[in-house]
Amino acid sequence: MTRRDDSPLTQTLERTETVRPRLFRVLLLNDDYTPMDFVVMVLRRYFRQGDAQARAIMLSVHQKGQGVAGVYTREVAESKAAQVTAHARQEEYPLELSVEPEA
Ligand code: TYC
Repeated sequence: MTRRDDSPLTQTLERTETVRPRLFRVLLLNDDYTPMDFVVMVLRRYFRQGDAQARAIMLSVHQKGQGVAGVYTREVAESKAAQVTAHARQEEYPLELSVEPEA
């Protein structure tokens, strides 16, 4: 709290609040046709995962059906999902992603 007004009769107090934005998970969904190497490239290039982590996430999605590529604010999450979908379609892969609110 910061005192802003020196008047003896009124005093305005200023309070700075930080509101944390809601976060969203970008999920990768498994399919039978998108090559594993393409999914690993996506995790590295778009979601900034290291090579070992990218491979682990890809394998987990392959085995379990879906998995978290990354967690972002809504706009960033939706933008990444759209960019990856566009890239996959250019290559004619059916890769699907979804964006869901965290917890
Ligand atoms: N199941 C794919 C294959 O066997 C690999 C794959 C992994 C596809 C993860 C999509 O999100 C995915 N080539």
